[in-house]
Amino acid sequence: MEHFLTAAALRVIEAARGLTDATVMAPVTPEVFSQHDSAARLNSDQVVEAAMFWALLEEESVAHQRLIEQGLEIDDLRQRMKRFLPSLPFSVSDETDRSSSLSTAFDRMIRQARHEAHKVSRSEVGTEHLLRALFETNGWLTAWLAQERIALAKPVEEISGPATSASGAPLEHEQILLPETAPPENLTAVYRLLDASGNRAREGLRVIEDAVRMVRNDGWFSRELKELRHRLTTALRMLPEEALLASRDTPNDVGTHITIMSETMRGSANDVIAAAFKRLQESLRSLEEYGKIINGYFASRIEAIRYQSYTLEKAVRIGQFSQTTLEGRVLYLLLTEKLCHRPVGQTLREALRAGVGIVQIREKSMSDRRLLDHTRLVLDLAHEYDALVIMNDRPDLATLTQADGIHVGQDELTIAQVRQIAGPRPLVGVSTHSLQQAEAAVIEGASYIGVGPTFPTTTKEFVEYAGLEYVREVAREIDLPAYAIGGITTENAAEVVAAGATRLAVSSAICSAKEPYDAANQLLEILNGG
Ligand code: TZP
Repeated sequence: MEHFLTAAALRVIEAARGLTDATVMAPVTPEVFSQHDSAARLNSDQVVEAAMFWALLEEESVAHQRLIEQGLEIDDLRQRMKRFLPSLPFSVSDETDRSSSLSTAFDRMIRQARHEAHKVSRSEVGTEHLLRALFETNGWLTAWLAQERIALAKPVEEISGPATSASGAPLEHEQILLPETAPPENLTAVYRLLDASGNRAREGLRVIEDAVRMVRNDGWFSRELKELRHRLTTALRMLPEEALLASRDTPNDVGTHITIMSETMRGSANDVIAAAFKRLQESLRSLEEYGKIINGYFASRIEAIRYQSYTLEKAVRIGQFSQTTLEGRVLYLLLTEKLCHRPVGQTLREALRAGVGIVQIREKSMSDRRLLDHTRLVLDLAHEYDALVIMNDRPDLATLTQADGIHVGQDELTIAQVRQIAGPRPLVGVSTHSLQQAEAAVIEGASYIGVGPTFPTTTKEFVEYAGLEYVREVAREIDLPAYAIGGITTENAAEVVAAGATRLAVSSAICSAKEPYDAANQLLEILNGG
């Protein structure tokens, strides 16, 4: 019997896959395992069962009716699952290839649901069959219900029984979707196209990954890209490999001889990355559109990968632009009038003369009118020395004065909000205090990050210090321009550089110095290995 999926069942499967995709992404460290000790013992099948049960609770469907007929309360189950779910992303114990073991577990689960539908002579797989399958597979649901002391009111077989409500009235069936299997027409051309697009997408990703890893030395980004490649490979496994290979006909591909001039030359590794992203997205689009002929679910997974590729492209390319804009601007001054030993204008000129490449205007107590005038003066002077000017936390004033950028902290406006006010032109820098915050800033499109506080400082209040270890982590993992900040002086700067910092941001070390020129000069010498 040919089986179809109902729309509700498909939504449940997709939501459950979404949850386990997050599972695949979550790093599994020994600490995480010990924090989630009991959950850590789940295998992939059980993780899929838990994800599927959660998704069934979220979807208004026949499965809900069946749970209610069993004397269970949906809201109560949801509350209990909410308590359980946070540990799920860390649960998969099959560490070697989590995404493929989860994918296999999903296949097994859907096969079981199909079997449950078949047993009650139904040609469509509905949510009730998914629910019934949960009681047949590895037993996670049975164990969880027992642990929660929840008992079923009726025999479990009734879950997938005929669709009538408790009152005996027929229940509405879930809307049935098109067959999930391919129609029996000749699909050679489609498979040929999917095979080529799949290869192109994988190759494109590999090109980007290589450049990010070996040219930019960005450990974290390389892992993100690898993860994306993994997701792509897992999705491509949904296509029948034999059919793909049988349809391949490279010698007769008319396209292999067509090359346009721009494809034969690239100016730099950055151009290669840019072109590879475009090729990746085009291939993903082809996979998605032609994949719809074969399997709608495959197409939706490819669509999700395509969207993720846009986010990564944005972050990788912003990183490239920032590297260019901020090249050589390794010393960053946070200028605060009150901290200045000498008049603020003189302090600034000295610092610029020594080679400060970026100036942040950080004035917490100036009136807006004064701040506006002050900013214009700083801009004029800084631009004379080809330095950039960043406004602390004020996209409105940065827009009014056409400053070069805006800097925000973790509790201030987000990058997206700053962009809504200030548009795409200015740089946007973000203060970060942990690797997680740094990664989030990169993905959100930061132009650079502040990394600190490195040492105790009186310039700003902090409860905790990220310290030199955080500087080391960023040097290892992040390629976006990163400025170590917080309590850095001419005395301790060498330690920060030794920890891997290639850029420094200081306030009092220059502002409060008797000789701002000398202080800036010494810091630059330390940065340049002197
Ligand atoms: N953000 C992190 S540390 C810091 C800010 C604004 C203060 C930097 O000032 P100083 O005087 O260089 O420690």
